[in-house]
Amino acid sequence: MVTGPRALRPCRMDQRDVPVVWSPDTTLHDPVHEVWVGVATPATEVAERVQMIRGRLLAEGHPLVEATADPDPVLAQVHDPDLLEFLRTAADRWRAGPYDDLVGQPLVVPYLFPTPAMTGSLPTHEAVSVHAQAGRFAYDTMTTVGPGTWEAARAAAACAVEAARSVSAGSSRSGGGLAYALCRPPGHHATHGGYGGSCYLNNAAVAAQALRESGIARVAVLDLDAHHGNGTASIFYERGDVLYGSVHVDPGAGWFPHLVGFAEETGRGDGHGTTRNLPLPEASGDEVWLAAVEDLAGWAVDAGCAALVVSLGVDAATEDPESPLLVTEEGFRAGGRLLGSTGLPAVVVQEGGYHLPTLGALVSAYLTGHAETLA
Ligand code: SP5
Ligand code: ZN
Repeated sequence: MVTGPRALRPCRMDQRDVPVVWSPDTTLHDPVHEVWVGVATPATEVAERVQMIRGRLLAEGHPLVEATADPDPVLAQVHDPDLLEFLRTAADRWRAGPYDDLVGQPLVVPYLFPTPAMTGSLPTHEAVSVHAQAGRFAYDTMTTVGPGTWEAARAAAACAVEAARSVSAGSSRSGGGLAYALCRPPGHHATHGGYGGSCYLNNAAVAAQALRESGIARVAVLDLDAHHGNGTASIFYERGDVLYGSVHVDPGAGWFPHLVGFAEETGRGDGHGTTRNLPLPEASGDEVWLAAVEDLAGWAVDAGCAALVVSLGVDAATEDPESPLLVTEEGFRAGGRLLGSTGLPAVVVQEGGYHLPTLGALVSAYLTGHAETLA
């Protein structure tokens, strides 16, 4: 409720009003390697990302809130129960199997992929061994499941739920309209029934679903990560109540997720017109990227959305090893201003961003910009 003294002040948030929802359990997943083009390369999505972001935001005066929400009911709305059961049990089943003798490492890596390339049109059975089962749920070899992966992914989803509840409960008081969820591992590549792209559970979809269940009629997920969020996009492709808009490096130029993320994908059925993809060429830089962010902001407002989920990957940054978009720290601050100026309550969910020395500054720049303009 707007009280007398507040009404006399200009409505301008400070970044120190933006809660950072986090959980120590998100660091329990810490793969050393990811299998890429058949070889073990150093992992990019590492637990240290949490320390880099948390340290910076703490130093800048953000209040830290430890997530205590139970994410399971919302996870059951977003994901296939078989995927949840696989992720919950796979690392233990792998450890109990004969694989230590064979490969001597604790990370579940798929061994075969049960697509029609293997089975044609034959009727198929469910695989019984975990190494044969993994390929039903994993769609790449980079995204390994080890001890702690389930606990960390579930904790990240809890951060998303907690941040969504704080935004929907408090959007009429100072700081209530914006919360940041330090989700890790990230989520936007996780689909209803599968995991990949360093993602296991879709934190942004969980936040959007939680906002919907709090009574907000229409929500937009705006995805600023350098990669198209194929998971979030596919979860909401046929829904009219959650929009998905994304700016990302053009998959048609050879970038992950390769097969989807093209401008022609605009939604289907009830979701007709509720998906918007803005693929950008390599080396786009601030001006082109910000024009796309502004487009997405206007699109969400025009569609009558009453809240935003921002999938904040900062891997579009110049220094990032995983994308060629060349967005600067000032670009992220300006991107935050554009989404803040929608005036909509927003849950900002962490996605990618892999250059450890600049990660904290990039996230901070975005949040500062967003808080500045949020009326
Ligand atoms: C959440 C997110 O940003 N996921 C990124 C998924 C895209 N990863 C593609 C990886 C391509 C090759 N990376 C080489 C890493 C060498 N360790
Ligand atoms: Zn990314």
